[in-house]
Amino acid sequence: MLAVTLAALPSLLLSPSVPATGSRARAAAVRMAGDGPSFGDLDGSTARIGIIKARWHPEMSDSLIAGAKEALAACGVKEENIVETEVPGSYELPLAARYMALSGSVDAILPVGILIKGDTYHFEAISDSVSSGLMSVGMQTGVPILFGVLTCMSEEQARVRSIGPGNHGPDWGRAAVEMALLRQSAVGGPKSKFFMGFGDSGEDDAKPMTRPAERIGF
Ligand code: RBF
Repeated sequence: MLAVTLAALPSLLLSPSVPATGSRARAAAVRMAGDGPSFGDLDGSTARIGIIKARWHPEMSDSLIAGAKEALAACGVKEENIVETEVPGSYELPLAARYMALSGSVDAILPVGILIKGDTYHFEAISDSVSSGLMSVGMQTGVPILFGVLTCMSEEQARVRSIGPGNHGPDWGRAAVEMALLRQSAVGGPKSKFFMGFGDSGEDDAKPMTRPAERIGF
């Protein structure tokens, strides 16, 4: 079984470099969406979700966000528990996500952006820094940050992943609810914050990240 999987790897890894166009690209995109994760019953009634939109390619980002919000509603997320803001482009998403995470107002954040490859190295530079920036915000703040950024080789690739049946927004919305609930279970409730140990937490229910006896090294 493993041998078969490994044998298939080279062609899987190589396939993105063969440009898929027209109906072949569309079929591939729809298949990719169909292969996404399954989500169990998600009770999002206490979840607070932030959405940050990058304003480039607005038709597509609006469609992704509409798809995500439909999924949030289907999970029972209350409209008043959805916080929305926007930034000029995807490059600005990580810092905005950090501000939102530090505000303590949300349990998970969905940054949404679309990066389309042009003629220069710009796309690679931005894609890498946005992706590692978002991961770093999640790791540093403890607030789950989803990866709602399409990094596409062409506008057509972006369209099939954002508009119509290949829209990734609904899966991102469900993933945001699941991660919000995971965070709540980790920190002990919808509005709990980790207290990192500097100064005053300002909240009666803030929990220390570690009890003194669990601290390592000092
Ligand atoms: N932002 C996006 O969200 N998607 C893009 O496809 C995109 N393409 C860009 C191409 C060029 C040549 C430049 C200069 C910027 C682009 N941006 C794009 C904007 C970028 O994320 C950022 O907002 C600006 O560079 C300002 O910091």
